[in-house]
Amino acid sequence: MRWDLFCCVVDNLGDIGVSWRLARQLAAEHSADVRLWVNDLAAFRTLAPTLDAAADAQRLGDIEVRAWKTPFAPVEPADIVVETFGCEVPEAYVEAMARRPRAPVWINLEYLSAERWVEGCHGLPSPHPRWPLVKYYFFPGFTPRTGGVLIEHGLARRRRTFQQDGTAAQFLDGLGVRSEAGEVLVSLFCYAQAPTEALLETVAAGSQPFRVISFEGTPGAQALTAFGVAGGRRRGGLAGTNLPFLSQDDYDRLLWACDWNFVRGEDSFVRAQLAARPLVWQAYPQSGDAHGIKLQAFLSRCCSAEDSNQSSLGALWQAWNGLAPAQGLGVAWTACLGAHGTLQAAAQEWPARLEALGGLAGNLAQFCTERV
Ligand code: TRH
Repeated sequence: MRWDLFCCVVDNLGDIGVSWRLARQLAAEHSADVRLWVNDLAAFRTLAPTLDAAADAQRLGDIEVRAWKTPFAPVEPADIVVETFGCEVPEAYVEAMARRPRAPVWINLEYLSAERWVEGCHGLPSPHPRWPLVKYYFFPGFTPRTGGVLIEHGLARRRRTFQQDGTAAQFLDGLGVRSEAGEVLVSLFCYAQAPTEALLETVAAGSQPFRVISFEGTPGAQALTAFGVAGGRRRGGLAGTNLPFLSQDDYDRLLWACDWNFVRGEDSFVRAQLAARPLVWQAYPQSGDAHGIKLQAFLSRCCSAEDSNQSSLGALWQAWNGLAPAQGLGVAWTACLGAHGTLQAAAQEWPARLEALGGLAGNLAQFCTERV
């Protein structure tokens, strides 16, 4: 089956991160012939360094990558058309879809949210006002009445092997992370609004040795530099390491290797869940504290109300997301460190709950092939 995936990079890397991951999974696991249209190949290059940002068309592994340009040159639409995150395929392409003897299956892949309303909207059709076309809304999510999240076949097995057989130490060594014995490893990927200084102050003041690892070009790396701990320098209990931005597969391995992962947005948030390690999520900041609603919705799905994990993690996540004063961050972090055992046990169980939903790529492929 031929698929056209459209990705418009608005800001950051979540749009292309999800689209690239989905494209690869559809091709590798569902025999899909995928053409990925991207408006910003320079941003895509951050995730795929071998990409030629100047080429209109190129192959990247199993995927045909096309520059999405305006005006849009005429092409024959695929059997299945996916626009990611409401990016709206070009009008000329919509007209070409309508001219096909059999209309393509047309999907809008939505943002991930644990909110209740998602179940009611997942899979809903929306007829086009002018053309005999129907667009379906496909929602990722955390319940069986949603599309689930992106999980590669065999991921849990690969992750468990990595975490159990000593590969993690070799991997870190290969990246140049010279970790000292007994250090607690923390990865840090965040937005500029995160109260990084409050976090680093608390970690540095603690008696336990920590190494915080961040990624060049991101606010976390800037925070480590500003705090004077980049390049392995130590301040109190804290040492820092700034790594180059990793490939998605190496980023996964780093999440698997760390004891705590600070993540953001959508894709890194899911990858940290699949790493089976305690995580701190910074939701994409939205006006009116809409991100606070998303954050609480997820906490309620992963921990029951009576669960002490919900209150300890909740306090930390609130402070990290600017929904509670940053002064409370130190106390909340220390409480979470004290609860590490129960948080780790819960994190260990969570990936199986996600797997039970079926992977998003498979759920989407099934939804589309039933309608093609
Ligand atoms: O970059 P983001 O902030 O993306 C955001 C969110 O998706 C948000 O919901 C959306 O509204 C906005 O984009 C437009 O965070 P996210 O989603 O985690 O995407 C980052 C990608 O970068 C993800 O695929 C993981 C990847 N990554 C690497 O491949 N290597 C790295 O070293 C790091 C740190 C990340």
